[in-house]
Amino acid sequence: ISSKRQRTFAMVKPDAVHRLGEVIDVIQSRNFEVSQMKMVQLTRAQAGLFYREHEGRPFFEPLLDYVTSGPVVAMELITTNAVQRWRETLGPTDAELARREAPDTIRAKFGKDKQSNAAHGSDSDVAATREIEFFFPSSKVHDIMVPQTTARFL
Ligand code: DGI
Repeated sequence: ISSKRQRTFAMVKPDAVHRLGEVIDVIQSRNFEVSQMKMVQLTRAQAGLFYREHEGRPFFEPLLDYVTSGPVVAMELITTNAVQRWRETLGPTDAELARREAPDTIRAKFGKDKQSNAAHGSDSDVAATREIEFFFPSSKVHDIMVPQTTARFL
């Protein structure tokens, strides 16, 4: 069992952005550190790329409609076992089920149904890395690669 600090990716979806303050209250009360955050309007192409594992599923196109219906707020969260703890804080995918079985969760409190479920959380460490890089691409590698002699003139 690892108790290492870990990163995860969280996204407040369009239907819950109007309650962003309350969502952040939950995040902070559960001792997650918000290490990066931004509000963005996703294009359909970006949404399709983000959810590409669901391509072909019956809910895929409606999911893209929904997640592009307004801005989303993307966050990198850090705490011990962040991936698992954020999934627990979110509750089940279906917000109606969450209200019955896990009323003290983000989806129970701020979601509507199976699709409009208020927020996203990475389902693994690999997914977290991919999703954080998707929204917060690091330019650090490039910066390091610039030779000192050139860097002086930038
Ligand atoms: O990781 P989750 O967000 O809990 O769930 P997921 O990765 O299986 O699915 C991604 C999103 O797709 C989910 O947040 C809402 C939507 N979705 C998943 N399963 C269904 C669904 N939407 C509808 N309408 N019906 C589904 O069965």
